[in-house]
Amino acid sequence: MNSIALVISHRQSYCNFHADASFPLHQDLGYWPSPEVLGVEETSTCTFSLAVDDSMEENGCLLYLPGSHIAKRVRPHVPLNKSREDGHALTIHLTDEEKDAIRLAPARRGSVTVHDEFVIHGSNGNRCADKQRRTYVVAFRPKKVVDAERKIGFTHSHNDQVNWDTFNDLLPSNDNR
Ligand SMILES: O=C(O)CCC(=O)C(=O)O
Repeated sequence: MNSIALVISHRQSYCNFHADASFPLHQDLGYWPSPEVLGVEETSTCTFSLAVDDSMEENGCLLYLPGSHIAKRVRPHVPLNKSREDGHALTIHLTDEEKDAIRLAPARRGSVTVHDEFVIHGSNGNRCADKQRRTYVVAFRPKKVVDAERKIGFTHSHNDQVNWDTFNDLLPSNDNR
């Protein structure tokens, strides 16, 4: 049997409370160095989102585009604001047909949703004055992928000194490293 060592790549938690704190639709790989940059065949991320509170449409549950993982292709991501200096968030262009196909992924408190790194997903803001939405997110990746990221100084922290638009400054062939 083939097996790979999966390790936790990073964790995040979100607390969305009656705020227009939407997370624009994206693929996780749009935010991270590509397999080419890392020198690996694929990155194979599996992300678990644990609903700490009931996560429903009204308090901004996850949204996703069914089937968007199948092509295993990262779409072009563009800054939501004028530039990434103005805000870190990225988003992608969807056709009208794709917009119509977006589905909700409500999750009761204690439930987990799982997505891979190609799934187009995001969340809307929380419309409720009395229902916060807390989520605990853990991403698992093969150990060799995490090792390759750490080797080039990428730790999934906003404090990483990388060119977030291309990650090209991390390539061994780049003299600016
Ligand atoms: O849970 C959310 O609001 C969105 C989180 C998300 O899209 C992510 O962590 O990649």
